[in-house]
Amino acid sequence: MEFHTPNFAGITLLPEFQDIPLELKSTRIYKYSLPFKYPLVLKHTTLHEREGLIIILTDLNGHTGMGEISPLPGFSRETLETALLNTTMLLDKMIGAGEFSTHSYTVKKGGWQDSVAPAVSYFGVEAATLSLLANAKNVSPGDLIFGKSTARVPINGLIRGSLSDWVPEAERMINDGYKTLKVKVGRINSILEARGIQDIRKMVGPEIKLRLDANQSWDLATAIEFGKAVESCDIEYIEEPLTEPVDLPRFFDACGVPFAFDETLHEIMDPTISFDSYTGLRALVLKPTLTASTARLISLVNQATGNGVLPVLSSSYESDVGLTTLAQLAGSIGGEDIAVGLDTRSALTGGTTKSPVGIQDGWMSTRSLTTQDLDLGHCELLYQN
Ligand code: OSB
Ligand code: MG
Repeated sequence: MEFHTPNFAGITLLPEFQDIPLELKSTRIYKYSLPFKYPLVLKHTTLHEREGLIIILTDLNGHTGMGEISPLPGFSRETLETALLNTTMLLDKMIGAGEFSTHSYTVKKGGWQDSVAPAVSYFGVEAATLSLLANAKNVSPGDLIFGKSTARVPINGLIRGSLSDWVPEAERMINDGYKTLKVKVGRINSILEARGIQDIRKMVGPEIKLRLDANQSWDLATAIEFGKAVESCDIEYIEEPLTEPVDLPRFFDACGVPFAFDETLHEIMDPTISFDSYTGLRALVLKPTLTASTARLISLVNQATGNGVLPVLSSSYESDVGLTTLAQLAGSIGGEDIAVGLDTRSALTGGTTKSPVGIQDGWMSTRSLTTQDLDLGHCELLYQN
């Protein structure tokens, strides 16, 4: 059968899951708009509210699956409008396809390779499909691909306030049980920021892991100056210190602080790219909801793991449905061993489930959602089939 979507090319589900028959009965798309507690200042824009789509699939046996599609302005190639259009086209095709087995879409052609900019829609539709299959088999979505998953994942506490709040925020997070913290730098004078990082290290002691994120703010000289100033702070890695990522190995040579790719990965569309020349590369920050396609996520994870680089899943201010998908995949990728960047829900004033996907003692649960958990009363139903 010729079946072009959803785009599972490159993903091989474990053999025992390859022949689950799937026939969709209905699909629905809701739109949510949730205000931020404080305006979210991003590099190219300031956001006051988060918007996104929630999709719900129901099959002939009554099993349901959920996914979220929330392009982030300034980071995603798609807008909400184009994402909606793509998604309705995907869902129409799925409904029209009749019965298909998971195997028929793991072997078909037409993967990320065919699209220069894989749509944010693919990931949401794939997540919903995986969630439906997982619910039908009573396993976690990550089990279908990786054959294992943990019940919880450790989270890096996100410190994004101004410099004077860093130490008190770090202290609160340590008291809350976080073992890894991530601090946003590159906003004001880098020497002052380096002192702030030294103060955080002094306060948290040697056991806590510290990650930094400069969002490509610095030229090489500024980054090296900063790196040398935090050399003794035992930084696990700094995300994207440089405006020009090609100079990253020179940054590492000069100051010995390991770095991670985030924005750079959004530019590289070929997941087979070699990272060999990037000495000092410690982690890939993976934002599947933005860079899209489960196949691409998996090949980047394999690529990272094969090279001793940490695959660190990260969120982009999605609502609870999207966060659940990310926590579940993280439970199958790094499990309890790799802290992931999912501390974004607290920036929103509300969510899409009755109780928020929370963080307890620095951990997030990977449990599945059912339609009973959803709270879409404030959402707009945009489409049903
Ligand atoms: O720069 O890492 C970023 C969220 C949206 C857009 C960009 C970024 C982020 C985060 C997510 O920082 C949280 C995290 O990675 O811990
Ligand atoms: Mg980053």
